[in-house]
Order: sequence, then structure tokens, then C-alpha cells
Amino acid sequence: LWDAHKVKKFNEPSEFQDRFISHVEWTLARSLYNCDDLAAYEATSNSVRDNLVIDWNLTQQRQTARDKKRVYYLSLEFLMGRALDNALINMQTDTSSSGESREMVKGAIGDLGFKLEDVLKQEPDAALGNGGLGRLAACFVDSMATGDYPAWGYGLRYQYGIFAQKIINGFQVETPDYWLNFPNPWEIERSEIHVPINFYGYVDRSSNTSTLTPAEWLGGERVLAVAYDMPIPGFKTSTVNNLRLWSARPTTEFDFAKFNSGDYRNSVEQQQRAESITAVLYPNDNFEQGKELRLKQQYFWCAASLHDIVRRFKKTRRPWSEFPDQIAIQLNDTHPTLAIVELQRILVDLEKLDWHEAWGIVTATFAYTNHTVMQEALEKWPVGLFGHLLPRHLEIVFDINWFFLKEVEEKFPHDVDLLSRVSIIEESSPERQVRMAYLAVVGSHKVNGVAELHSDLIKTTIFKDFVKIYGVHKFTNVTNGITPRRWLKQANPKLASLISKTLNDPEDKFLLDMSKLTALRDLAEDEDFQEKWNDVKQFNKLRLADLIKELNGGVDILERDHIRNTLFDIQVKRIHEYKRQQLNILGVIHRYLSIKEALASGVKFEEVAKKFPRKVSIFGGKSAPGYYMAKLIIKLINSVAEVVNNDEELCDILKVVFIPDYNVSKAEIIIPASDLSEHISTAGTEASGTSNMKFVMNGGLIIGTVDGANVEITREIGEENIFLFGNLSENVEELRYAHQYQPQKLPQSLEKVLNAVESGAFSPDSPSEFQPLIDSIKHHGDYYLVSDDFDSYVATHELVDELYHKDKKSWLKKSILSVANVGFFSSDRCIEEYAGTIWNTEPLKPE
Ligand code: 26Y
Repeated sequence: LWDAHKVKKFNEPSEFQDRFISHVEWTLARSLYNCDDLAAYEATSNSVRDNLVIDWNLTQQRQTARDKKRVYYLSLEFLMGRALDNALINMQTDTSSSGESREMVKGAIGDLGFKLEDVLKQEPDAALGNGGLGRLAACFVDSMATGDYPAWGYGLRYQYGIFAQKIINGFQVETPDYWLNFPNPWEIERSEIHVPINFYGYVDRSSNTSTLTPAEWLGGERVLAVAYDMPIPGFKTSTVNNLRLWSARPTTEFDFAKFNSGDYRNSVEQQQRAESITAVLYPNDNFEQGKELRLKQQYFWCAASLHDIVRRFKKTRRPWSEFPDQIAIQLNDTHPTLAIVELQRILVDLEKLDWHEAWGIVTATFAYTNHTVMQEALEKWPVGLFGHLLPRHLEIVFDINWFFLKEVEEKFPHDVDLLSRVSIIEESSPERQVRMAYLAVVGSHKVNGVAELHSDLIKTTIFKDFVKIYGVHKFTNVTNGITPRRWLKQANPKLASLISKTLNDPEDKFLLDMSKLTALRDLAEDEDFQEKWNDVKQFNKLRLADLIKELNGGVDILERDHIRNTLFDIQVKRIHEYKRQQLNILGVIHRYLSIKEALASGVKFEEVAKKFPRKVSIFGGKSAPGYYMAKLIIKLINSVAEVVNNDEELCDILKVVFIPDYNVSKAEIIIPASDLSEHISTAGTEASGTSNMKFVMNGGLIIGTVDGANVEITREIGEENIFLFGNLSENVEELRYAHQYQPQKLPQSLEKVLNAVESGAFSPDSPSEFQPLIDSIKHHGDYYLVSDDFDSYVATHELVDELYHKDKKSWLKKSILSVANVGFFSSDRCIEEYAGTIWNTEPLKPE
């Protein structure tokens, strides 16, 4: 291996300072006397990046030289957040290990007059994702590097990430997130790595008439995919993996045909359109729209990634049959399913392999992760649109389907119903559609769900027929996880340091082996320890109060003196009817009305305050721009906040806050501050949830339904340490059915709440403003079962209040036990399971 004998890392403060100053002078062309926090951020990041690049190069050389099986994680979303703090936590120098380098840099830039915290805040979030699926991909690349897996991520370099959310008059307003305003030190442009990508055109088969034999795909539009690489450092290892994001560029090819026909301007314009392919991330989460540009993005990305993967494989000069021994490709949902078709095309059309041999290679290479059972989130593409954009790929899909259906027919003769149910092509009107989830199942050797309940559900609902066809072993579960580096050490340094002191683990090894946390069990009832634990929570609550104040134009909403005995009740996630923020806010209204009623009937304030102790309900999350109901829920939350927060009679015992523009960096402040967080989806709708794990890892208790990973969280931390409520998933269908045939019978409690909303209590100027929300519960079948779960939700909140305010010790005990038992939810465990049961790969340790 190449020896980095000339290129040296910085190892100590003075070396860091030299590097920092060099970057100020030469990279930024500024002087230290004219260096603000932003420039300091750029210079620090470039310096850290220099160190990472050395290990990045060594890692890549090692992976090439050792020629072990590699993993490619294909995801249209990587919700990375900020990189610098994370790099400082993970990075190793030659003389110091992970974690220490952060302290070293902090001191070194401190001596130059900068505060690390202020410098870190300069970094814009890399917000290249919508929510859970994108953040999962980000946690996974962290864990793959930490576990020394030879693994790359492949995605798109959107110029605009998820929109920034502003709240204006209570409504969500979207503004563009142009995150590349300043030089981005975390990406390395590889202009030399550019792949031509084709669209449209036609198929030429000359003499061949069978679609199964090689064909040529000609004509159409051509753009270039240019690679941008982001270094992904592992924790306590010198492995630095790669995240490769593709950006669309015009080709430099000159269109003579157009030029000769005098259409020069048009040909330039068309070229310019190339860039629009990677301009913007689609802001839908769990809702499919079927836009052509989205399919174009998907193909652009799949084709570029596969070309890259195949090129790397061909350099090894191995036979094609060894492709699946060398390469595992994981599909993050159906978004990259075209990669299956593209590999088949490469093997048959370009490499001239026999169809069946090619298909054997393809299916042995791919595996597919499903993240939802909800119909509206399943991708389907109209055959016409598909064939227009990708004519050859459509033929291949038809052929894949033909062989698949033949196999089904042989196994289950004369079952025409079955054939039409499982066909990759849906015979729907007005047009046939390609069912991407079925294509992904047929083209993969393993399909996994993301939590036990969810993995069971996919086998009995959307993929039931496929279990019959392929057997149950094609389907498996890998329960999601989160990286404790970002979600404990980085987000909650105070808790991490209390833990490392308590465990006598100065090097933070517990962040690699979370089973070490079980030692905290013995301290769960130790009063001294409880007090320290509580102090950390208090610190984090104050930190969140500061953020809320800042976002509120410097005006405090929460009284500092009362924060210690105010319950912070938090629900932050995408706004979606199935996640039921409406249940939460209706619960808040119920509490408000109960307080008002008690006061009106003459009960003394002290008595009321005993029954309804101090609480702040905090919300945050974005709605898809076109999702009317979700936007109305945001408006309702803000309208309730307006009324409640300004009601002086309440003397601050209840507050409501909507935090605008929830994102990864805000999550790092919000999550550690929770006493209680809400994970209250209609049972059977939330595949896993991952913020539930983040809250537990930060010592927050959970109120939740028996849904997604809440089930396993309960198993791990014990049912006495979680507040579960509501109907079970097995009863959901029945309840929905009942709603259709008998008019909704609402519990009285909810009736009262809805009447208040309908009377305009929160929208005096337009009483009917929230009618659509009320109607969906009262008159349109209450699909999300708000009415069915309302009373048990309210009752469970009463238990929460009681415990938090009357028995703080047992609250703290539950909080400590939660963290002690959260180890299972490290994404390191999760990646090990993927490696062992799906990828068949092993770590490649630096020597
Ligand atoms: C089809 C397209 C519009 C689409 C775009 C984004 C479809 C889905 C998504 C995003 C889905 C998503 O974030 N799903 C979440 O994945 C998490 C990680 O597995 C789960 O924890 C969470 O329950 C699930 O909703």
C-alpha cells in the first residue's frame, strides 16, 4: 500500500492552527484579521477534511487491493445534517483517538479567538431527504464506516434540499433551500468521473425480433452524471468510506443535426435543461405522485451508479458469475428499482450474456427494503410514461414479468386471479401501471421490513401472494437503528459525559458497544445519580428554551423559573394524518377546556394546577407542499397556541409551541430536551419510526401506540417504562369497516373538543376554518381512528402527569432504565444484521 509519507495529518493544536491559517490564507484568500465565524467554519472544515482525505484514500486503496465483497447502499435521500461536529467526534489523528480530536480542535481555534459552538452553527444542514428514510440512510453510512464495512452510498446531489419551512399567520410557507450558497468543504467534485445517461429514443433490434436478445437503444436525449464524493468517517477506526452523489450536467457533445437545421438556440436550451434533473428533492414523504421528472431522476441516478459499480467490477477481470460474490446492492425502498432493470440491460444488451444467466446474477445481487404498507406511498408508473422515457427498459420489464408469471403459472396452474394479482404490470384503467414494489420483490433475493410488526405485516398484506410463491424465507426483518455518535454524543454531550464518567469509560467505548449501558441499571434508584441525571435534562431543556426564544424573535414563551417542573411533551416528525398530530392537538384542546371549565366552576387555581400540572406541548415538522389536510393541522396547532399562550387565566400552566423548520440540526437540540415524546400513529401505519429510538436514547419517556418499533422498544426497556395506549393493528380493519356503516359515535370528550373547534374558539374570524379536519373524523369514516383512540390517549396522559409530578423518583428511574436498555437500537447492530443475513459481507479492518 501507498505510504502517506509526505502528506501528513495534523496531530496537535499547533499543527491544526498552521493548517487552519493556511486555509484562511490560500483556500479562502483572506487573512486571519478578516476572518469571521463563517470563514473559520470553512477553514476548520477544510483542515479536518485534509485529515479525512488521507484516511479516505488509504481506505479506498485497501478496499481495491483486498478485493473483498462490497456493499452499495442506493438511496434517493441522505438526510445528513451537519458534517463538521460529527467529523470531529469520529476523526482520528495519528496520535489521538476519536473524540479527543474534537477537544483538541476546540482548544486550538479557541486560542485563535473562535468559539467552536459558534463556528459549528455556520454550517448549513445537508438536508437531502424528507424524513425517516433519508435519515436512516445517513445513520447507516455512519455505522458501515464504523464497522469497517467496504460500503459506499449512492445518491443525488440536489441543489435544493427539502424546503425551508416558514410559518406565516399560522400557515406553512415553503422557501427554497439553496444550501450550496457557500463553498461546501464536505464534497469533492470528481469532474473526471462523468457518465453519459440517455433518455427517450427508440429500440433498434435490426434482424432480431425477440426482446430477449441484445438490442440497441438509440437516439433521444443525453446528459452527463458528474460524481461528488463526501467522506464518511467511522468512529474509532481509520476507515473513511464514500458517499457518492451524482449531479446532472449538459454533455459537451455538439448536436449537428439541430445546428444544421438552424435550431441552435433550441439545442442550447435543451442542454440547459439537463441541470434540472438534479435541481430539487421531491418534498413528498410517503405519498407518490407519478411525475416524469421524478422517474428521470431515478433512472439518472440508477444508471450512473450501476455504470460506476460495473466499471469497478470489470477492473478485477473476474467472470460475471462472480458479480454477486463481490457486490451487494441494497435498495432503500422502491425508488432505485430501475437499477434491477438497468443491470439486466447492461448484462444482456452490452455484455451479451444469456437472459437467464443475467437474471440469476441480478437477483443474487439485489436486496430490497420496504418502508411502508400504505397504498398511497407505493410507487407505480404509467406504462406510457415509462416506455416513452425508457423504451428498452419497458421491454425488459415486460420480459421479466413474462418469465415471472410463467413460473407462477407452473407452480399454481390455472389460478388466473393470482396471476393478475401479482403481475408486475397492473391492468388498471385508464392506463396500465408498472408496480415497482413487485418488480423489486421479483428482482431481489431478500426483502426486509424495518421493524418486527412491520415485517410481519408486509407478509400478510402487500406481499402475501409473494410469500406463497417464493416461500417465507425470502422475507425477513431488520429492525431499524440510529447512530449513537450523532444522537447521543453529538446531540447530548452532557449525558454522554455523565455516562462515560459513570461507566469509567473515558474513551466513550460505550458508543461502540451499547450493551455497556446496562451497567446503569444498578444506578436507576440511586438518588445522587438521579439528581445528576435530572440536571442534565434540565440543562437540555434550558438549551431548547433558548432556541424557542430565538425562533420567537427573542420573546420568551417559557418561564425559566418553572422549567424544572414543566413537562416537555414533544412531537416532532413529518406532518401526516397517519402520524396523528391531530390527535395530539385535540388532546391539548381537551386539557385546555378542562382547565377553563374547572376555573369557571369556581375551583381554586391551586387545585386546578394540581390536577393539570405545568406542561408545554411542542410540535415540529413539515407538511408536503400539496398536502391540504397536513397543512390544516399545522394551522390548527398554531391557532391553538395563539389562544392558549395568551390566556392569562392559565398563568402559564399550559403552553403550546410550534417550532418552525424542523430539521436534523434542530432535532439535535430538541430531542435531548424531552421529558415525554409522542409516537402515536394509527396502529399498523408507521413502519418503524426512528425518532422514538432517539428520544429513548436521550432519557425521554414515550407515549405511543402499539406500532412500528414501539413494540420492540417496549420489549427492550420493559412495559413499565413506556406509556402505551390505543387499539391494536389487528383491529384496525374491523374498526374502519364499522365506521363505514354506522354514523360515527364520538366519545363525549372528543365531541366537546370538536364542538369548541367548530364554534370558532380557535378561529373567531372564520369558524369553519377547520371544518375539513372535523369532517374527516365525524363524517368521512375517521380513517385514522382518532375517535377510537381518543379516550385512552387522554387517560394515558393523566397517568403521565401523575407520575411526573407526584413521583419524580420513579420517573427518573424509568428514564435511566430506558437508556440502560436502549443498546439494541444502535444502527451498528442493524448493519451487522444486514451484513450477516442479507449481504454476506465482512468488515475489512485497517491493519
Ligand atoms: C414514493 C415517494 C414519494 C416516497 C418518498 C419518500 C415514498 C416514501 C418516502 C419516505 C418514506 C419514509 O420516510 N418512510 C419512513 O422510513 C423510516 C425508516 O425506515 C421508518 O422509520 C418510518 O416508519 C417510515 O415512515
